Amino acid sequence: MSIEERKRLAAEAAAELVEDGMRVGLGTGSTVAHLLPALARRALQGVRYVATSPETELQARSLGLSVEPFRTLQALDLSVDGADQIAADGWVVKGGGGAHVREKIVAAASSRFVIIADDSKLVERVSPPIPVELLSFGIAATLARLAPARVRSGAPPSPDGHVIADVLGPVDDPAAVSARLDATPGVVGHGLFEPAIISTVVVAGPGELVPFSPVSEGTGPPE
Ligand code: A5P
Repeated sequence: MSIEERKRLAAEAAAELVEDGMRVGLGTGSTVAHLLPALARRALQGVRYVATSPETELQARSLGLSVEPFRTLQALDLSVDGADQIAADGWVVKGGGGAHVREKIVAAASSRFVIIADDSKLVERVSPPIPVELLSFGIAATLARLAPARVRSGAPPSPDGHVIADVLGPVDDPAAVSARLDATPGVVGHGLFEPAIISTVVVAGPGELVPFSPVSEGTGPPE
């Protein structure tokens, strides 16, 4: 089974979690690209979708899914998104597509946040690069505080007009790195997702879903 088929397997399993009338967040990336047709095929009634990127919004709309701006909805029932790294301790790295800030806002607003991935994303521990989104004002000073860090070559600005960069230093203690990034002026957000924000991880190996139980499983935000 190819990597692409594994992504589709995980995405189709997650699509089954959506029920009529739910408010659902849609992530970004090549795994989510398999989720959207699976959702469209289910022909669910009254589902309200929000998208974490213009690319996802465009694909979802083209498939007939009802996407609305994420302005007035205060909470979502379920969100589904991909990942770049899924560590054994439950920490996840996202942002390979530069959408990590919107993705984290959507995840935090969701009663249930589901990660979908093929098994190539499983790692023992998270490692650099850690994607960040930075204000362009003072960017040289911000990068100096984050060093070693660099602006991502060829990456367009985020949909909110910020710079996509990567932090390259060690990530021995993800909680400490996450706290440091959160506390750095000029950092809009970063791609380290703590275990507590993640409800379920759906991983597909060759031909089947692989059970994944992080050492410290997240419970997700309060309902
Ligand atoms: C988008 O910025 C990312 O967070 C993606 O969700 C992540 O990179 C996974 O993407 P793929 O599904 O394409 O591997």
